[in-house]
Amino acid sequence: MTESTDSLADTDTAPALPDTAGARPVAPTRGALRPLGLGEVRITGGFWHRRQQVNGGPTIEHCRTWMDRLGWTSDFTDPARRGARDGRGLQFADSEVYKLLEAMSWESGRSVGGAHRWRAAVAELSEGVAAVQSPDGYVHTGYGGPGRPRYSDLGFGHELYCAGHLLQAGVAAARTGADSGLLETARRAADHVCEAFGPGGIHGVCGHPEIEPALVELARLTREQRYLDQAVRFLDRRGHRTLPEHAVDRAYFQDDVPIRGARVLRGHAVRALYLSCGAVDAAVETGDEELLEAVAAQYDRTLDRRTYITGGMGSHYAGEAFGDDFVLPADRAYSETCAGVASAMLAWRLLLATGEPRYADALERVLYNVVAASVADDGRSFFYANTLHQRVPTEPAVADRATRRFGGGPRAPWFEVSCCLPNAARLLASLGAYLATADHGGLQLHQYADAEVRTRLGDGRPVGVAVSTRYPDTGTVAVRVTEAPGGPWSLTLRVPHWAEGAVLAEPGGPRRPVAPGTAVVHRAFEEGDEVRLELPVHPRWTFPDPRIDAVRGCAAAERGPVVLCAESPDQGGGDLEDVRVDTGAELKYAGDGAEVDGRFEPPLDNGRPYTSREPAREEADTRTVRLVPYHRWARRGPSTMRVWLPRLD
Ligand code: FUB
Ligand code: ZN
Repeated sequence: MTESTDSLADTDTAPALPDTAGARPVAPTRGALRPLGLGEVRITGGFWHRRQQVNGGPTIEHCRTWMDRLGWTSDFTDPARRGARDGRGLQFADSEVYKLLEAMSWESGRSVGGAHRWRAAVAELSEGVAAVQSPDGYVHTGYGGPGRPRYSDLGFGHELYCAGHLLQAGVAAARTGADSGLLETARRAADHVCEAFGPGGIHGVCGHPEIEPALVELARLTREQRYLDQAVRFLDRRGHRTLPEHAVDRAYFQDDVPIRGARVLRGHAVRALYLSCGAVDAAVETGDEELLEAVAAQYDRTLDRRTYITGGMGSHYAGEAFGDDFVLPADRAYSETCAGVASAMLAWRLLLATGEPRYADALERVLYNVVAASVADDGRSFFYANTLHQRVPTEPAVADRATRRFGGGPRAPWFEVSCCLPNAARLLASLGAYLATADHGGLQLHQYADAEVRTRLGDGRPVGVAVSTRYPDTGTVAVRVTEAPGGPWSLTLRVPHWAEGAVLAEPGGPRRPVAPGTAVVHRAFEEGDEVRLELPVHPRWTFPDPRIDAVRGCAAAERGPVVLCAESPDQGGGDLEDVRVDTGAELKYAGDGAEVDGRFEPPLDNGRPYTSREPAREEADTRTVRLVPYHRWARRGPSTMRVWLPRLD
């Protein structure tokens, strides 16, 4: 990863941003924890800062360039194209422009460089969207003409899905001060949706959920009850065979079972996760504990049975869908980047609602092992699917063209379906808002990065801390108090589930062991006080549930929150299809990865896949197997890779 790639590096902590204290993607009016905004949390260095730098310049620019090239933006901005209603992308291309607008907005709230760079683009694109909007509020560049009448294909048309992304972009623009009319356009679009799908309107839902969380967030921003009511209406309608009959089964759309009756997430992964986000948002705002508990239980079960070790979700290419419980083949992992982003969104919502640190664990896992893996070092190519086992070498880097294939590496600059790229961009630009929360009596740190945090507690007292760490390469997190209001308050630090043996040192106090969960320091802090958390990030083995047949007999190595993998360039010519590791031997540190004793043992009777005897193996010397962070794989040219490593008997 390059340290910095453009002038944003020098400007993103300069003190000239508008007040972005409230700039966050999710702003519940109630819940266990209050999320902080981009003006309250600034990531100042380290792993995520580097990725934010690349995201804020090259990635956003790359997405913009491609959308211009394909005509997706000029379907809005070109006066000659407006009203054509024959949009040049697929039916959800408008949503990519909206996600780009959202990413640009968050970036302009995150950094001064971002504000300089993207405000004008937000204004230009916003004007284009407003120009395409019909007088009654409807917006879509592809539907609404004679060939494709409005709402003529609720299953696959994505009109409400696109509208949802418009609403989220409008909210981001408003909360970051980047708004130049986008919120107004979004409100008019939402008014239209309430009119068209409200009481007496179309009794339908969108085949792709997204409008639901978007309406709730717009309601939070504008305090308009009818947007929340409409979100609840969509949620209640789903699961009653509301959508028309299609070749896919109803679980694909989550239209098989009412939300609160389901046990687990199923069907198309991104759809299921966005729907769950909307359900949590609505449950929180309406005080519907039953709904909140139902979605939390579904997500918990999904994490336990339908999630890759990376936090990735979706094991079927067909339907981009969840498999049944424990169907988690490494070499066929779909694990779409969008599903990773959506899981991060859901984990964050559940963390805010419940205060349960296990959701911060889930968020961390998917950030380091799906989102970070997806984006290339230069921010200009991406994984759509995130396999856990690449058997044949990835091809050389693909040319600057849109690809149709989703899996099998290498990262590609663009896809015919390019949902994942601006999705990762909007998450990375707003990542500061996923680090910390406050409640009445204290501040909670959920993710660790070099950061400055300043906010007010529920009782109005200002507090501030500076976090300094080389996490996840090392496990020491130092939190220095920069603003202490007087009187006691609590500083809560998450202790990840894997961190058995973690130690906490309070200012001037003894070191004490802390168990996974949270560690709380409650005292009258003074400025300069430091709390140190030491997390054991030495490499460790992880073993799969035996019901995951695809990886039975294997182990994976992890280091802190980072999943490791074996990649071919590090194995001295050893073929990863033949690798076997000794999980009884010491797993040793090696840079940000690990090394372990193992062997590369090709079976002697190659060529016969099924025999009546266990295949004999060549005698082979013990060899060192080298492991690197999974998120770093496929950055050194063509390679093979595997996360799950067969164990020596
Ligand atoms: O349908 C819109 C997006 O495209 C979905 O969320 C992705 O899974 C991809 O199919
Ligand atoms: Zn995607």
